[in-house]
Amino acid sequence: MIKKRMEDELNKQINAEFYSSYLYLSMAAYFEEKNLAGFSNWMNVQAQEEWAHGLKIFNFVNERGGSVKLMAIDAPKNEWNNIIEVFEDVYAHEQKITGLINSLIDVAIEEADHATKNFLQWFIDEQVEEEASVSTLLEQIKMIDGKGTGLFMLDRELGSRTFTALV
Ligand code: OFO
Repeated sequence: MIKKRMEDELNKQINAEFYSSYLYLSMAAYFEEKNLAGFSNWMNVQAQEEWAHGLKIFNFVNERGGSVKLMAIDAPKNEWNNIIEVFEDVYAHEQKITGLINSLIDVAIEEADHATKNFLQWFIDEQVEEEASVSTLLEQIKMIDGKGTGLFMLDRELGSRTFTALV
């Protein structure tokens, strides 16, 4: 049975993951409006992944005999000055999420909750991957100054990203 403190913190993380999904969906809408279907697709896949992260924690809390408490999801930002700014926001957001996961592990250690600590390791690895891929993308967008033929080519490339369900 999971302890109350750990359960509360995991419930907050479910909310943070669902908020991430909302934020990326908002970015997908921004790109859709700009006729950048590839970028919009990339953000849509990102949004689906975040929803799956939230569900992964949701299932874990249930499995441990805890109670899932869903909270209101904050409205995400919906306007950006340019594409570089969007990806700077994504990168900053992922770094924030990494910090939240690290804090969750600190709580798991304090509570001697080895099962939760073990479960969260998956998220630690996932964050390393997410930060690396977003930082590469941000650098590439800066290289092409967020416009022109480079942007057109990158949009085509990002259009091929697909969502893979978590196991
Ligand atoms: Fe859930 O990994 Fe991004 O935020």
